[in-house]
Amino acid sequence: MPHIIFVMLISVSVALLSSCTDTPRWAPENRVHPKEQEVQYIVDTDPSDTKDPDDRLAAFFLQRAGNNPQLVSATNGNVPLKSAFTNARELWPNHLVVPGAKNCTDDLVQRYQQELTRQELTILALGSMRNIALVLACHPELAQRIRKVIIVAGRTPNEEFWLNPDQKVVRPMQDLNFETDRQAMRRVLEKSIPVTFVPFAAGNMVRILPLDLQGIPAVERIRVRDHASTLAIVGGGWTIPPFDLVAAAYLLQPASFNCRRVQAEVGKDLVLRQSDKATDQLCLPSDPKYLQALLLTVLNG
Ligand SMILES: [Ca+2]
Repeated sequence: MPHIIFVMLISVSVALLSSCTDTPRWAPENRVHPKEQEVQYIVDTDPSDTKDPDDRLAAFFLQRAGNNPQLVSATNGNVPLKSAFTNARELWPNHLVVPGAKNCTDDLVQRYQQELTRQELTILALGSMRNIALVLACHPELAQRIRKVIIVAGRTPNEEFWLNPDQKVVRPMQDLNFETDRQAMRRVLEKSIPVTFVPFAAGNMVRILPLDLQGIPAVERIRVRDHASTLAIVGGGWTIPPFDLVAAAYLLQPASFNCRRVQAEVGKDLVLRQSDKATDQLCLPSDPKYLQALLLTVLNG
């Protein structure tokens, strides 16, 4: 225990020092030209106003990229359903936002049915699988109308989630979207819907320095900075791993990712094993520096 406290003290000192001396790494000449493709999709999200800001950044990114969803739904994970809905409505002011559901008669289930009957859609799942599992339980026929579900969860065998694998301070991070509702994940994966996992490792490869987010509202920059300060002590290096933001980038620009086929196993952990016969895939940024530039180009306008 004294060792951990010592490492934490050192980390805090380094973080505080770097917070004083860090300068933005982003400059307008770093801009890249996005090659996004137009996608029809629903986003299911659990935005917090006090913890992880990555759902929030994903909302800014998608709206600024000009590829808007057919529907936004709020789910649990980072925060309870009620808070997620309040936050989602603020983040998506010009969109239809529906609250998380518990029953087949709830508005969310009807809206999903309406939209998926009208057209085939991709689902960008940024929180737990609770809503999507419910929709599929109420209307199993809708599975064939879902082109793909993009899920921010999963790990390769024996992979642990460390922000800094060399430091390994305190304990590994959780696979929160999976652990919030394992049963819902199992129910979604049992359906024959193509799934793409954009997991912890993908977000951790593309770290964002709060100072580089020059184009988002000041209140959002402060949220990101505050969250980065909580991660600095566990190896975050005064940056955030923008998990949901990277998944949103995959939605618009899948060619910027390397993907391999995996078979998902739902147990205590969600384990993704390589299998050439599988239809699901695990995707990681092929060039993390380019992806970081893409994210900042869009977010900074
Ligand atoms: Ca999320």
